[in-house]
This record gives sequence, structure tokens and C-alpha cells, in this order.
Amino acid sequence: MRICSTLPYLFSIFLSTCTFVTIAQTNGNLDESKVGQYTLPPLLVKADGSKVKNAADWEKSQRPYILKQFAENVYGRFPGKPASMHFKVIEEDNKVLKGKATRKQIRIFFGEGENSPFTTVLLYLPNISNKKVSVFMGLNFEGNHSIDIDSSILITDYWLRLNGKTDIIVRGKQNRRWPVEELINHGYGVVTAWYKDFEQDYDQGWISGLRSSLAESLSIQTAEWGAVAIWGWGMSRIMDYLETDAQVDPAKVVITGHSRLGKAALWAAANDPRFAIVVSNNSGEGGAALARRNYGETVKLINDVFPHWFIDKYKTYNDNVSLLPVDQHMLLALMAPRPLYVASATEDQWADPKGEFLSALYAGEVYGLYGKKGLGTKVMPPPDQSVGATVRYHIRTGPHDMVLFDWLEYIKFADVHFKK
Ligand code: GTR
Repeated sequence: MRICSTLPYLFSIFLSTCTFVTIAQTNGNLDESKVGQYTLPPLLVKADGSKVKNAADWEKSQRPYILKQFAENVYGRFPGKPASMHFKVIEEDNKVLKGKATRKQIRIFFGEGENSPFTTVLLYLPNISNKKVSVFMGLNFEGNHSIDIDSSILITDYWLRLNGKTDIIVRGKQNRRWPVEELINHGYGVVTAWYKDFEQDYDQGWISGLRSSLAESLSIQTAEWGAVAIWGWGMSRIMDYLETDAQVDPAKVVITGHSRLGKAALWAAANDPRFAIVVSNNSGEGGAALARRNYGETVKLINDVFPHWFIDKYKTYNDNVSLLPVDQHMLLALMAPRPLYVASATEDQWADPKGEFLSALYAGEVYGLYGKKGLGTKVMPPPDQSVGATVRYHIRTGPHDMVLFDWLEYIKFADVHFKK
């Protein structure tokens, strides 16, 4: 893809982001006694004051109403796919990981021909019988080649243009977040793409990203959605590819995401019912955590540091969060009746673990409409112990990250719900 940026320029963005984050994090409240009172908008009371009667009523009126509120006040619109979008498998090897898996690398072109903008998707599938397999999906932060030391993973020209020839340092650097072999051993495939293929992560990133280049073909103005929305939208486009892959069971795709990419995964799953199971890992503010709880990152802090993540309307709530027509338990409720896993980490207070837990707890009301049990407890579990049924939660010991412990819990959760 396009764009030529110089390394010093990128380094300055990196430094300024770090400085902002440090300032913001010291400004945030991390004292539970200072959280204060807040009233959440009710999930099951409609705008006209009437009560949601049952699941059908929820699906017909309240769910679309809440989804629209999130689109108009927080994330922006979520358009469909471009008419000329097409796929090309550019690399395939059916004997990787000691013959246990197949690796495919696929280009998704978002326009006519091969000069149109694209993302490169990396897919590993277990070589098990002739059965279609379940797949975990998530975007990655540092390029496909960062998720594993596998030297056949392609580095896109776009990545090299942005980062220079530093691929050797990056290869496999994030492999703690992507236990590919473990997933394959459990019978799951895994699919990923680099989030910056859709849009770079700084306030002017939209200029070179798909929000600009696809504005016409998707009939959407750049300001009508934010970066979190386009990253989520990217996951729906990867799903479009998976639906065409004969080895994948598209009815068994688990969408995951860590942190800002957890926010994107939640917004994707809210809009796209094809994702069968939803996993939010340390997604925090603008993700699973309640916005009205004044703990850790707040609406104002996130908008000040990352003005490009959400639409401008969201900034109007910076100092008036109580006026937001929604809160994040309502976003989680949009996953119902699909299995939902929310995870926090003990050292990730910035993401407000308690706010993530409470949000998952309150979303349970909608699961109840479907006769399903949500978390089943009002008490936050001790570290490293999962609770819940259709809605599940854990707080892992350790920092803001997505590591093997988290993955093993997600695998167990998928095993249960996919009846593996
Ligand atoms: C932080 C931000 C969080 C979270 C995180 C991440 O700086 O404040 O909302 O998304 O970045 O994505 O790692």
C-alpha cells in the first residue's frame, strides 16, 4: 500500500504518544474510593419508557436502537464490503509445523485489479481429516511476521516502507501473543492481519488509510467512522474470505482482540453476527469497561490521546459522560446470545478490570432473555480463576498483554461452545 514516511517522523509520533500516555496515565484515577456514583442507562427499557418483553422484542427494536446509538455517538458507521473486493491466495504450504498444519497467505484487494489497496492475511489451519475447522481471528500490532519466527511469513512492502529493513528484529517478536502451534494442537486454525494495513495508528492516519481510499466505493465520509471502526471492519472482510475457504467452518469463527484491537473486535462482532464467539482481552475504555466508572482511562483521556479512534461526537461527552446514551455493558449485550469472554489483568488497572467485570455482569440481562446464564456471580473472581457460563470472565495475574494463560482459557471456552 501507499505512503512513504521517514523513520524520524515515525519515531517522533512514537515518542509523543508515549509522553501523552504517561501524562494521561498519571492523570487517571486509580483509587476505588474516588470512583463516585453513576447511573447506567437501562438495557431493557426502551426510549419510549416501555420494557423489552422478550428476545424477539430485543432483536426487533432495542438491539438495533442500541447499535445505532453506538454508531452515532462512539464508533461511527460500519459499512459493507466494496463491490470489487476480491481475494488471491499468494502462498500456500500444507506441511508446516512438522506437517501438522497448512499455512496460507491471502491478499484481500479492496478494489479492482492488483493495484488497489490490500491487506495480507496469514492463516494457519490444522491438518485434521476432511473436516472444516474452527478458527480464531485477531488483528496483530506489528505485522504478520511478528507473530511467529516462521521465515516464510511475508513482509508486505507497505510494512517495509513504514518501518525500514528492521524485519529481522521484528520476526516472531510478538509470538507470546500468538501460540500458533498450541492452537493447531487443539484443532483450531488461526487467522490474522496487520491492523495498520487498514489505517495507521495516529491522528492523521486516515489520510493514507482505507477510510480515505475507500470513501467513494463505500459511500462513506472519512469523518463518519473512526480508526477503531475501520480495524473492526477489516475483521469482517477477513471473515468474507474465510467464508470462501473450503477448509474453514465459517460458522465457527472466534473473534479476539487485545486492547485497542479488543475494542475493534467488539465493535466488529456487534455489527457482524457471523462471529460465533467473542473474546475481549484487556480492551478497557471504549471496549469492555464501563465508561461511567471514573477509574483508569476515561472518555476524555482516551479522546485526548487518541483523537482518531472514535468519531468527533464521542468527544462531546469528554466532560459529560453521564449524557452518553449508552454504556459499554450495552455493547457487550449486543453479543448475545453468542458466547462472550471478557478478560482483564491484575496489573492493567488502566483498563479498569472491575469496570470490565461489571460490564460483563450487567450484559447478562440480555442473555437472560434467551434463557442463557451470564456470569452467574456478582463477585469478581480471584486472579487466574475463570467464572461464568455463556458470559465468562477472568483476571489474569500480570500486565496488559495476551498470553498463553489467556489463550488456553479461550480455547477451553470455544471447546465447550463448539462441543469439541
Ligand atoms: C493504551 C490505551 C488503551 C489501550 C492500549 C492498547 O495506551 O490507553 O485504551 O487500548 O493503549 O491498545 O495497548
